[in-house]
Amino acid sequence: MTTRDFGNFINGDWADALSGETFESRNPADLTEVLGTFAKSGAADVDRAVQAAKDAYPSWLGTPVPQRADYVLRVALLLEERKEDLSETMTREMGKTLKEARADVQEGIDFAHYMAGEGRRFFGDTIPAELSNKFYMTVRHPIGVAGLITPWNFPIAIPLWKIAPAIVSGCTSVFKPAEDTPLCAALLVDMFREVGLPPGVLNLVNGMGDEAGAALVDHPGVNAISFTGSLEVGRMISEKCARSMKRCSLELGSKNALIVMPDAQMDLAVESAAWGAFATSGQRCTATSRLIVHDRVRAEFTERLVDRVSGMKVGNGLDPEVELAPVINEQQKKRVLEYIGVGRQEGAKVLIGGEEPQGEEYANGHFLTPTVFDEMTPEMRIAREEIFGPVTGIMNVESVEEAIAVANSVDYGLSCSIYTHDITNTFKAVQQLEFGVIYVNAPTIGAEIQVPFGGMKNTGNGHREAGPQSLDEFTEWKTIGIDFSGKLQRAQMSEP
Ligand code: UN1
Repeated sequence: MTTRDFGNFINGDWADALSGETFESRNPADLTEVLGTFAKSGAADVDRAVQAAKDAYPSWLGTPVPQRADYVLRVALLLEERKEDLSETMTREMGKTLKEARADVQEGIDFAHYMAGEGRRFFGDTIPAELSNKFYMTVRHPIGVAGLITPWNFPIAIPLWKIAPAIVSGCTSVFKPAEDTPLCAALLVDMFREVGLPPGVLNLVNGMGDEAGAALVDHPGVNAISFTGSLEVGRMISEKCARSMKRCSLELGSKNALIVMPDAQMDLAVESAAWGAFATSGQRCTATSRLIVHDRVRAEFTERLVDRVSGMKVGNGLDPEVELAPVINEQQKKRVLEYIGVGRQEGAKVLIGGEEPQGEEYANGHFLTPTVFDEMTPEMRIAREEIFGPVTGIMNVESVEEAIAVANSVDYGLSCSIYTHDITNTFKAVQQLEFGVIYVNAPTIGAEIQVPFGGMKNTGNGHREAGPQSLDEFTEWKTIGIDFSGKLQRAQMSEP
């Protein structure tokens, strides 16, 4: 595979960082492979990109919505054509298995199609007035210049969750992708260039979070920030945005749970737990990091899960047999190993995994074995804090009420599953679980793009991505009242 070099994409052109500095992207399964070098941007580059976005805004605002959406449709079609190549690049750059990389690209394609359709709707309401000969309507108005900051775990899907609605809404944007996946980001942005998106509507600035990302959040010319990442960074962004009164939508961490009731279909529960905990090596904000299992089936569930996990092949995601691909980088690997140590100290028992795999084939990558803890209890740090790696833990409960209380006992609330066929328990859980996405007899991962996605508590700040709600991140509502009575009508005072 050839090494690619990309600068920033500003006002329709690729350009090096003003400092001339660069950084590399390497394959987490084989660190000797360099995928490319990328502009390491600072505040001056961000300033240029924001200026380009500001300059492009007035004419983009005046562009008909179906026309804006058409660029998104054309990128969807290009992505379909290039799906296989792009998926392979993603596996090399981010590590996830090729099957999962294809699904990531597919999620991007699906959402781009969905948003392209939204360009022919973009509905507002008409609302009756109290006064005679008066008419009300609401229209969406773009919020202006948006800063889009994305993580590395879904290098195509999550950027599109932000870029596509920003474009359709009439925002112009500056996109700062994660420093671990700059190649996927550059290839995606280049497709928007190829389909002729007007210069300045979408700008890309690569670089580190504390330089390029921070400069974007701080820039007075940016009206809204959409961020997906950790709680720690999200809190910082939220504080900064509060001071400058920027719109800020956050999609942060979680501590998702899968509840197994005694009447669960056991093979399904076991397979879903393994998939939810270890797909993408646990690096999804929807990953199943807690298994809340009813005492009556705990022994059976545990035995079957350990058996299933012990058969998982760890390795390079390009190998079709591999189920557990590497984690993203050295720092993340260390963090996961530290958490495993914390869990042991807290008294949880490692049933399987808990270490780095041994062998020549693992020497050049960030590999970990899949880890299952037993005897995890709600007050443990490993049961409360997001690990973002291939680690899950079993917790014992004796009733549906206790299961719901344990599930709700964390500060996060993105996704939660319950495995049961009991209608009463199902509805109790659906009513009482404090999670933004709830699944019954389906895993905690695998959101579909046409439904709103986001979480309660520290997972976010009330916004939702995907689904029709995704337009809310990038638009303001304008209420328009038209009085054609020809006289002054005083609201709440005029005679009917
Ligand atoms: C994320 O991990 O940040 O629900 C998003 C899922 C995905 C979305 C995850 N489609 O598994």
